[in-house]
Amino acid sequence: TKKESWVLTVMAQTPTNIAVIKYWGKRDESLILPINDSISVTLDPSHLCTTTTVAVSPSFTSDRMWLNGKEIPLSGGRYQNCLREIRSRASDVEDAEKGIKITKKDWEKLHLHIASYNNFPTAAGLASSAAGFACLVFSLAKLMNVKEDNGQLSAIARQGSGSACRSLYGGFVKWIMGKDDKGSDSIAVQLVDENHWDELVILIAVVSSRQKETSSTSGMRETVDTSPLIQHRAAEVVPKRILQMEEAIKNRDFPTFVQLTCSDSNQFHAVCLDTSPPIFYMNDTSHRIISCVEKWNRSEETPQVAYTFDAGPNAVLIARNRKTAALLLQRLLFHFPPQSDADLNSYVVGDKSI
Ligand code: 2P0
Repeated sequence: TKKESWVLTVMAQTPTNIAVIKYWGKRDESLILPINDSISVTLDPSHLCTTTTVAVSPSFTSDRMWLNGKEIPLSGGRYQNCLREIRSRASDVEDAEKGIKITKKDWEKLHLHIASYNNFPTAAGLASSAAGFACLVFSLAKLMNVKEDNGQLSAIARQGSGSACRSLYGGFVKWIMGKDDKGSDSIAVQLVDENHWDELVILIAVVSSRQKETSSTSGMRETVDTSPLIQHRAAEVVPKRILQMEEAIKNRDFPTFVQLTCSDSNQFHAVCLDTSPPIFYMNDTSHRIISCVEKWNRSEETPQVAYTFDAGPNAVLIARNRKTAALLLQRLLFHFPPQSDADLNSYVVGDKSI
């Protein structure tokens, strides 16, 4: 029938975020509640982002999702949790032009089609799940006229993937671990917006675009279960670093920012090594990039570049300004020529970092 032929769609784009104080370890696996606060920087939307289109139509017979053009099962608990939380908050939607009226009750029966694209390698430690779940929750919230603010949406995105909650905001973002058992206070807050420290330039050196061997989810579970160092990190080290990092960001204090960012990346990889059996995310090329940056920073009056590595070998390099970023790229191209047999194969430069 004519009434059943309509389709209503919403498209959204969400950048990924890179943690400068890392999230690693959960206290609740199903609600995704972390053992420490974390702080990240959200990239410019023109680089490393997810584009998601969500559609609803009475002609759809089940919820379905395609990732990079390939259908994926929505049976996983994380997708179901996000869909359930968003559906329960849906409001009436009216599109007079198309003659569509969807009531709160209709949303319980209507099915969704979701198409999502990443413009960067999935699961290569470039935080694809962060952008993906943030974009999914945000676009569904728009489609279903959900009235919640970004903080409340961040608590839903968190149930898809922990780091996703930080991609609901631009600029520098803090994920507050929260105290509540139900997770209502485990949300993201914006520390400063994307204009606050816009001299920074972020460059990502893709050391390998292969899928990582240990997923973050199982890696952090093994760390919490077996590493004697992780408790010290979560209870003693991170709380102090969070306060210092917030100050450094507020004051645009680059030397302190570099010191905290590099130390925290190194401690994250140290707890991975302290896991039994040990988890190796970085490779020789990653280690050579660290040495190269450390040497450069020490040869100058003040540090020029921060490095940070996530659950993979790719380097995220944060330069103090555009001039330094150009010098950094020059050094990288000299030491790691992409055509040589070194396994560093490309660079992604964030023009305006955040
Ligand atoms: C982070 N990472 O803070 C840390 C640093 C990787 C290293 O968040 O199980 O994909 O979905 O909550 O968010 C990667 O872990 O893990 C991550 P789940 P997630 O960005």
